[in-house]
Amino acid sequence: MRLAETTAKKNDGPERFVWGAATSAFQIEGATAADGRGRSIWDDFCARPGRILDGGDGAIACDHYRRYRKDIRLLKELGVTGYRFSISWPRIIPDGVGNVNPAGVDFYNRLLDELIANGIEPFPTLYHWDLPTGCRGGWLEPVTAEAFAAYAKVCFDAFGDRVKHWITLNESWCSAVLGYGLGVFAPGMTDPEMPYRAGHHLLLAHGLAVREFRNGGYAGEIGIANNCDWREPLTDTAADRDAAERALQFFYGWFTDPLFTGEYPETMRRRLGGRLPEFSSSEKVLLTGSADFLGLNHYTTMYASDSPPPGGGDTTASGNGGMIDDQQVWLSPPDGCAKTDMGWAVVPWGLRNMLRWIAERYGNPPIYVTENGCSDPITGISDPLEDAARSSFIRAYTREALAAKTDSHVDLRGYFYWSLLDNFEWTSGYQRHFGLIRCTPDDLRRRPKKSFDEYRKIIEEYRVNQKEGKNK
Ligand code: PNW
Repeated sequence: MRLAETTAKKNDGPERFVWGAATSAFQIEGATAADGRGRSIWDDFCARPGRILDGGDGAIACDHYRRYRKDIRLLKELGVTGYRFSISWPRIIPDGVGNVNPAGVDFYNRLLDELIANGIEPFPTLYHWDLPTGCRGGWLEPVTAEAFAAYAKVCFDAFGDRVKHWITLNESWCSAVLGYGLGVFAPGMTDPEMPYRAGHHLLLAHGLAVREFRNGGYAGEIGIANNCDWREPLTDTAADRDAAERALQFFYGWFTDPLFTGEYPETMRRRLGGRLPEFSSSEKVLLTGSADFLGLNHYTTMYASDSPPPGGGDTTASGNGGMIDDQQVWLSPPDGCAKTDMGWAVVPWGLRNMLRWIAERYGNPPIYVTENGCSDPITGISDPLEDAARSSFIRAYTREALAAKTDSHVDLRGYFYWSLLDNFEWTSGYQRHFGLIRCTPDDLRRRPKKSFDEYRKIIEEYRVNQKEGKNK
């Protein structure tokens, strides 16, 4: 079903495809107690015994807060033209609401200046999960949405002269489902109703921030980074095709449909009834048309079925967030493909299908792949710098992304590899490595891996083809 006609201007004029890399504040900055930063729910979560695989936390991470110049030199060497990072709300407003911390603002001023001096366009995300502890009740409370909009305005005022692409929220699905449903992410709640309530306030937070942005007359565009894995029907039956579609609506549609129509996907409303909050008529107006572009964070693909496959299927976080009762979709991993140590199957064609689904459903809006990447293979590697599997992953996934653009006319504007550096991988601590560059809290040296070179080559080849008119 098509929900919207094209709303945005086409990417006419000389083509600019953004090649980038992505990170987030809590995962790389460290310096959690420096210069007046407040506490976040992830500082609290890490302090709870048994929550993080290796007992790690964000205290040192990659020490990017002090080494950001070096990291920008590496971005430059990589040849990217865009860098997606996140701004730490507790650095800017330590208590979540109220006083602004000038030292926090200064850090991002220095970061932005350095990026721009190196010809790299900043793509800041305003919220990548590090909610200030001071926002009591977290995303269960509507006031948190208002606090977010006030924080967003501080950022627009401080950085809007240099930022032309803003991203409001990162992966609200993860915040809602993993944070409030499964409890594996901060704030660690486990409740079948809470994800929908938290998700509702996250959407309102997005809407209120976008209203601040548009009313403030700042230049540039604003969008959101929603995550979704592809769901392929297990068989060609109508029931399995419906199941796959339903799963996509519960995943990407949950946080994207409201930005186009002011409503949740119809299948969610039908299945959840009163458990899914309603938007008031003014909230519908607030949300409708509130994304200038869509971000997609994409990692893997699973088969979807209307009935349990032999063996039971997957109901875990990497699947449908354990919300099997709500969706009645059973997931199973594709056979015979490589898997990473996150347990995620490597299925490059899933990215192309995913992009086509988004383009079709939302009327071909501008899309950025705001995250795509892999941790090391499940079989392990002997030398952390010899990451051949990551090189093939990037080759294959970028090929599919570009095919979606050239063959299927998806309005794809850019691709950001996750992640620039090995970093604090949330519940997995420092035990999962997505980086193009090796870095650990014990050895803060930056050591580019083989995949760093491979990605550099991919970008360079694209540029050469572009000059020769070979990219369609
Ligand atoms: C994303 N899942 O997280 C985040 O945006 C990054 O901060 C993170 O490092 C990266 O992907 C790799 O994990 C996810 O369980 C975490 O489905 C969990 C899931 C998906 C994305």
